[in-house]
Amino acid sequence: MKNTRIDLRFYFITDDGTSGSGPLEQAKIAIAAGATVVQYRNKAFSDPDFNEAQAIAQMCAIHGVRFIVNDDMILARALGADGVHLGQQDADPALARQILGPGAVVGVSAANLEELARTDTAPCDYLGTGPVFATGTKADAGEAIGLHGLSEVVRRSGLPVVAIGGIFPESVEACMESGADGVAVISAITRADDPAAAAARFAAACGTRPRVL
Ligand code: TZP
Ligand code: MG
Repeated sequence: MKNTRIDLRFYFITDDGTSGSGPLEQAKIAIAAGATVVQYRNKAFSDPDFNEAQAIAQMCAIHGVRFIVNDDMILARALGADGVHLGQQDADPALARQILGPGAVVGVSAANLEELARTDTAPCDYLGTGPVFATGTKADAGEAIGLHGLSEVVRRSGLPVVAIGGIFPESVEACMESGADGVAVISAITRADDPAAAAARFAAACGTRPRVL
């Protein structure tokens, strides 16, 4: 099975919570700052906003940013997304691979070593793990695994790993030193007083370059 290599360094995830701006505006800020991946995550509505997701998909395509849809491989396919990100309760990664094809990016979450042991990583291109640090963004995220937990998951997974949960620009270097290929971030950007400035700090820490939109 082919594993698609993608640049995971600065992986931005849209916030469906109560931050000031909506997913499209958030994605613009992240792309302009230098995000390498944008994940459309919208758990606030049972029926995700197709037009909003499509606008983000188009912006990503124009700027060479990978566009990933959370949970929903049918939406991913309908949008022509680069891929899908699946949690433990979502579809089987092998099914997503079958539906989306060999060139698609299939990502999976494993919060810790126990979940990793239960995960079929063979069809996947990368693994998201955490929360690495405490987070208020995902109520059922479970206990933080810390940098040691992150390095253990990296060692055992055999896949590129994205660290997630409570990550700020100041924690990027330690995550990378623990073996992560990138960091995934929501609230440190979307809930910042100045989201564009926060996104620029992430880009600097991740070593990515800003874009003109
Ligand atoms: N999965 C594990 S922690 C988390 C998800 C989706 C939330 C990450 O959000 P934040 O705001 O960057 O801590
Ligand atoms: Mg999910």
